[in-house]
Amino acid sequence: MIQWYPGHMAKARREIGEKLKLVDVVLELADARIPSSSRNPGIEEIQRKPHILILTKGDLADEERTNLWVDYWRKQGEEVIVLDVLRRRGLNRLKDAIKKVHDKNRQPRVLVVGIPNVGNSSLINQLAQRSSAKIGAKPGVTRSQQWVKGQGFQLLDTPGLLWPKFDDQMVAQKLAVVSSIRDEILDIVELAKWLIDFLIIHYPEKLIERYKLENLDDVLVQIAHRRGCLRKGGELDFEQAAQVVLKDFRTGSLGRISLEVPGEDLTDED
Ligand SMILES: Nc1nc2c(ncn2[C@@H]2O[C@H](COP(=O)(O)OP(=O)(O)OP(=O)(O)O)[C@@H](O)[C@H]2O)c(=O)[nH]1
Ligand SMILES: [Mg+2]
Repeated sequence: MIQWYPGHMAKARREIGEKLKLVDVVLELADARIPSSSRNPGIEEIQRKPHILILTKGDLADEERTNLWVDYWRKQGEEVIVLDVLRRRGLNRLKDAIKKVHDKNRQPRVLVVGIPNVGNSSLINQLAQRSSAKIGAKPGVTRSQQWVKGQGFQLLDTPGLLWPKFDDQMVAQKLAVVSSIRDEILDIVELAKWLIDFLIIHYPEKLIERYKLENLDDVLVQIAHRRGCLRKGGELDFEQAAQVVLKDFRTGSLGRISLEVPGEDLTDED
């Protein structure tokens, strides 16, 4: 069972509640590869403020599926923007959207919330055009909240937030795959096998191409062989092979992949 709710998240959740009244606009960040599972339940109070939903890592997600999500939420009246934070794609549209919901004289105070590793701090740095917030390719980098000023905005960075209990372990699994849960508390081999099973059904050609697979049997074994993942005695090192697959997925080396489509459970087919 996957569970991760360290103390700094509980504290951050309380503090967000306290800061909300100071804030003009809330940017809620979700991961474009798992748009539904990465939206944080339990912070519904943020919906009461002018609110923009942002799908980050659009560059890593399946574009067709991302468009379905955007349509789906726009039909429900949500303001949605897709970003590639690293390449600054979508940023000007976001700036305009913030200015539109906030037309007063002073600088808008913008609260940024989202799951760990979704790009909260990266987006803050891009909006402020300076590297004030610490970023890193693992969850739990930001530990406490911090105001960042710059370029016409006052931005509140907050620690990536999860919730006290994953009722649906499939949600936890997806959060783990996109690296929003610490790898150290996970069974990496199990996780990689789960991802491979998903890819076999939904993106077999990407899997075959990346690892030059002969067939779709014992994929992790084939990857271990191909990549020379061996222990000292010469036996296959599945841990190492699992790291290869997860890294390739997370960095986009496996191609653009999305694990969710609106109104359909893609992980329920096998
Ligand atoms: N490919 C891609 N990577 C991104 C994007 N946005 C952020 N990243 C990367 O995602 C990683 C996490 O970014 P952070 O900004 O530290 O994430 P965070 O949400 O602040 O995470 P915590 O502080 O740990 O909760 C970094 O390696 C970023 O470079 C994006 O749009 N596309
Ligand atoms: Mg951060």
